[in-house]
Amino acid sequence: MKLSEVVDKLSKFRVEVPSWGFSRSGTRFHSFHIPGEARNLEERIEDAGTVAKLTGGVSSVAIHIPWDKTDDYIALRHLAGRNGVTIGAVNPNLFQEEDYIFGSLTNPDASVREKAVKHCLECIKIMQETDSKALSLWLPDGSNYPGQVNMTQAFDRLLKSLEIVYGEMDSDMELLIEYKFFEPAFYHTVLSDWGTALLVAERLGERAKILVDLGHHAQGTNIEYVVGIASMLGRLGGFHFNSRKYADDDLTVGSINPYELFLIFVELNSFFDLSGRQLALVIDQSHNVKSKIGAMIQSVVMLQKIYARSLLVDREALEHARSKNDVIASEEILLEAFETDVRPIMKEMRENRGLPDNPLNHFFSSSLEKEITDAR
Ligand code: PSV
Ligand code: MN
Repeated sequence: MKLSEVVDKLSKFRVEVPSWGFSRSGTRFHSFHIPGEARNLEERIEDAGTVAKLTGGVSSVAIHIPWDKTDDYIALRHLAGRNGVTIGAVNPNLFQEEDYIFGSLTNPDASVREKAVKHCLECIKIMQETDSKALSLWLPDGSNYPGQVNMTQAFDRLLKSLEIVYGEMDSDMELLIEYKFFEPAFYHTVLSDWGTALLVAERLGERAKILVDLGHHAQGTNIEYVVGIASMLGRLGGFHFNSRKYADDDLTVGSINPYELFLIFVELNSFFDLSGRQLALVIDQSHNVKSKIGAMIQSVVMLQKIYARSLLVDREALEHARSKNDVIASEEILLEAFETDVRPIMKEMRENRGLPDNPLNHFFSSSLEKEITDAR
């Protein structure tokens, strides 16, 4: 691809930031206060707007209900608009109610299942009011001890609950089904992997797709292969970008294994034009000990850089080398792109659009960070 095309695609590339990445958060041991963290919904949306303005790489902000509950979702939509973003995926929360101790959409108790379904329907209503097109579902349901639940019946109950939810969605809405192999359940998880998520998606219909959270796989899983197959089947709906060393660590995107992230983007480019917003590219991170806005800027910039590098892969040469079983040449073609210094490309993209040359430095060295921190 010509460099001017890479710059053009990079200029149009956008990701979604999570409202919950700007607020106080932590581990199950403690949540530390970070100076400048958002204290309410309005500040979370403002922070998303700040990251959008500085990086030029943010389209929208994902919300989590009830964390982002408000009386007036039309006003929320307008608030987002004033901050240069839209409301993206709406995430139901099925993990924080006492009633859900033994599951939500799969609970053996029909009244609890009904409550969970009702919450999802409430989220669909919020989507209509905020003009969101994605219901992003992560299900904590599972069991902690062998024998605790009939696992296959729990899966069946999930299908039945989700059939109701899916049936209520508008024809331009997608259901994104996220999977995770453990936590909070430690023996079995109903939606434990991309296979179970895909089975559910296929059962529900065309607008049900899987969502890949990079922190939700067993160590060593070849995520780029999962991404490739799901894309090929037309069932990849989106991502939760983050990074991990051990498990679901919620670390800054690309901080541990940027090459893996690059390989994922290489697969994606075979199926999608990511400059055309064909997927829900959402960051899902909660930063425990970092400036929230700073960490989000780092994440967006990392995604921009990795996307630019992935566009530099000489795909024709790669296919040719593959057809000859030239293993070394194939690998070298990928490395050539991965090792390219894309800073000049980033600089040009920013210059063309009047963006700060270095968004992170700009945030910390201008009065912006101090103003936000002082006000809060
Ligand atoms: C679960 O670990 C998860 O990845 C889901 O996406 C949740 O909605 C989110 O984290 C909550 O932080
Ligand atoms: Mn997630």
